[in-house]
Amino acid sequence: THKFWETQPVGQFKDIGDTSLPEGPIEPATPLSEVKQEPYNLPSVYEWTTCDMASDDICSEVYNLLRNNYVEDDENMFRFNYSKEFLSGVPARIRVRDEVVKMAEINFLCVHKKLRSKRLAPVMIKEVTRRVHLENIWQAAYTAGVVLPTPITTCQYWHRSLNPKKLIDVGFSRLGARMTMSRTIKLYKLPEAPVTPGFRKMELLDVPAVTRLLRNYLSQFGVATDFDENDVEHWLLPREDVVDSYLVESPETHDVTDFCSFYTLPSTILGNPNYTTLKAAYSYYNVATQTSFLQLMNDALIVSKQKGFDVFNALDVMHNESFLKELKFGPGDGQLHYYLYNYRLKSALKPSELGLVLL
Ligand code: YNC
Ligand code: MG
Repeated sequence: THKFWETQPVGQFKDIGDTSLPEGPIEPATPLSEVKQEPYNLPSVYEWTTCDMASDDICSEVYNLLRNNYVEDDENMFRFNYSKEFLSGVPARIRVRDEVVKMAEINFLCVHKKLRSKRLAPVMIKEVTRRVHLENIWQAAYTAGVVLPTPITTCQYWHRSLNPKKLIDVGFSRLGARMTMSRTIKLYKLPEAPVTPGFRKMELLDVPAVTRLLRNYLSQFGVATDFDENDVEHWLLPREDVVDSYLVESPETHDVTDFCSFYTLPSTILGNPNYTTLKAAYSYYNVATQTSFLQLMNDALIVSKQKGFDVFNALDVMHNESFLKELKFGPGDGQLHYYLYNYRLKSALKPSELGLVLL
């Protein structure tokens, strides 16, 4: 049972399949004057502080908390090491069917390892909810590796080896049956440079064209990000060691016809004498209209290899399934569940009906 989550406005397990419940907000918005004005109580030795992420010292403290205590894999071999650039938040608009809803994207929930299982997380969640309400936002989107009431969809990560020897050395992957190291290296070898004519890095002047391409592509999914030009500039314009975006500009018409992107999320390798960091690229948003999706994503693999990534990860969201097997991605263990807070869907989605990637 979920003593906390059963009290929250989220789809409940007991209601799955009950088609009499309407799609949409579970609780209505209230006047801001009715939102609790004081923070929730914490156990006596603790106090709330609002982190000014523009301060280098505070940003470093948050960064170090996460570097030492954030998400690990099931076997505790790797821990996410998000860079400081990721540690700020902006409100998002997410479209559910035909409704565009202002939402908070909640990420980086983290309790220090020494303070686990003391029911601090529910207090933190209630407090962040209160603060989001004070911004007049009543819905949220979040992902987690754990099952909570109730996922709107459950996705799987797939991994494409770029540096198979290191991945095997650090225990991220294993040598396949009847495979040698040299055959494995050959299997994952990629061309030196992208092959699509007109494939280049996205620039500021491309924001309008990329926004059009993305909006058109994302309109087909049941739940998707609602990107405008400001969002595209914020989330997708290339930033060193944060996000990489490429597009295809037709050599004839100069139209932008295709787009691919990935973000940088290294993991600390725990307890390995030879390596400290796994360099991982994560597929973000990709749109192919003229280039084949396979060739576009193969070019994304080629540039990520050039940039020194060890592995390229992708979820089975949007149309990603159509390239995963062919481009030699292998399924990972562990699942990623997507959730909405205070918004009910009539029924869950397939991963391929989801047009949303959270960092
Ligand atoms: C989780 N990941 O089920 P019940 S993802 C949400 N997301 O409640 P305690 C979680 N809830 O089941 P601990 C959760 N993990 O009894 C656990 N819970 O109803 C629930 N890990 O609390 C759990 N980061 O304090 C249970 O557990 C209750 O000390 C138990 O703390 C949990 O960022 C955690 O994986 C995750 O740091 C903080 O384990 C801790 O274990 C930890 O006794 C490593 O809590 C790092 C990690 C989670 C990454 C993420 C998304 C979070 C979404 C939160 C919900 C947002 C919606 C609300 C905002 C709405 C705004 C509006 C409008
Ligand atoms: Mg706790």
